[in-house]
Amino acid sequence: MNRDTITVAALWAVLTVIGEALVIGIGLFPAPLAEEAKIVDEAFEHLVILGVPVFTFVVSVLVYAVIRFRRRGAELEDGPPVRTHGKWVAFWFAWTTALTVAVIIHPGVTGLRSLTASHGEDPDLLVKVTGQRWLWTFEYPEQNVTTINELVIPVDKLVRFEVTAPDRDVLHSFWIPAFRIKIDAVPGLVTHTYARATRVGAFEEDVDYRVQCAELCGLAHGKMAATLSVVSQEEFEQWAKGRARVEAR
Ligand SMILES: [Cu+2]
Repeated sequence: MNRDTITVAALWAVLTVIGEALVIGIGLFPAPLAEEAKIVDEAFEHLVILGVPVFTFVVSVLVYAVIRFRRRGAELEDGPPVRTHGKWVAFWFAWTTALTVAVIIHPGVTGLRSLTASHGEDPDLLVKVTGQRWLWTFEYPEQNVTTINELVIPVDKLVRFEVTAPDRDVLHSFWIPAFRIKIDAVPGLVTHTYARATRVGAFEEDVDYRVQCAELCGLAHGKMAATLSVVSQEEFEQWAKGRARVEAR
């Protein structure tokens, strides 16, 4: 191995150690407040940890080449021709291909499987969500409650969200940052997602407790948010009773 290769390898090692320490130590995410959030965060962290050496490799080679092989003085001729370095190319190709295939399987397939594991279960609560320009409507069919821009759910219960948008509206996306779940709200189509909140909390204490539109949908897209409260089952029942519509006879 020549001096350049050894220097680049050393630079790569140092940058990788620094990079990994940063991404592990920095805490990339706010607190995960649903079971789904833990799965998503784990997958993301996994990908970032694997991605750091790839990134630092490219940066090391680039920075070293720019400094070491820069033009010195008035050189008017071309440099010597450079042959393809077959071994390096093979190493890069094999390494990145193996990495890609590995992450498709884990956390790709396995993560998706654990994320959808609860979808076969009977949900404890059904909430019908409608996203339109520019507000969210939440309908609780069993509780006979409808709210606007206010989502309340019980803690530790599996909630099924059936999401849609009115026929003459545009695409929106139902996103709860604290839960890391996101699903499109499509006019004329019902999509669904699930969440099981792990901690009681409310928007007033933590802004991640909110529903935010995540699909650019026009002028007030950024303001298309609803507050989320995660409460105990008793509190939820009380709240629903207080909000229940009185059927007109
Ligand atoms: Cu929207």
